[in-house]
Amino acid sequence: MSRINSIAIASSFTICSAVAFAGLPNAHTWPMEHIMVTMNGTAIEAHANTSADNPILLQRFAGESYDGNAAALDDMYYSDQYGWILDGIVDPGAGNSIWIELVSQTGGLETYEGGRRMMIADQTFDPIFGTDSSALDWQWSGMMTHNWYATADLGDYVATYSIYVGDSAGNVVDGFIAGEVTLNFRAVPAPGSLALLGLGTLSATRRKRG
Ligand SMILES: [Cu+2]
Repeated sequence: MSRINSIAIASSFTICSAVAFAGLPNAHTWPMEHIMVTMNGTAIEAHANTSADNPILLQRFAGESYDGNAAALDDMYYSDQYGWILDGIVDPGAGNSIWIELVSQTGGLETYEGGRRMMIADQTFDPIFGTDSSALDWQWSGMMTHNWYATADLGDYVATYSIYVGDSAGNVVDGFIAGEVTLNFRAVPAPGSLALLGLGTLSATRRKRG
């Protein structure tokens, strides 16, 4: 095999793997931000370490397009940084599960079902929490789940959820107290423009030093 041929094969391998990954949205934003759900006696409590001043950033990755249901994220500002996670022993009772219901949110915010960040290919990307007329309540498996949040427009977004014990159909089970949590988002300009901003800061610093 000539040297040129082996180079050609090597580069087509590179192209193939790039194409395979291009079909799925990436967990572009780090670190994971976990929404901790606990049960204190019969009361569900939920907590996120974010606020209106410290929101999760939704970013747009221009030129990327995604396969199947994930195409809903094409040209959108998005993130799967938030993840629902159980903290401690949470026992909803046999046959019951934890349900999460959208109470209110800023117009234009959309949500698609995710999962574990390392297993994006297995996620459904089904619209949830009222997106595309889906149900407002969502049955949580109790496993770490990073849903995808998306919007078409820059700006600040807020979503508030009730976390409750429900039966397999989502009917509230008596004897438990529901918890509530508010999530905060900010759709910001593309990372490219942030990088340029960073370079500007860097050269300004250099200039000062010089
Ligand atoms: Cu996580």
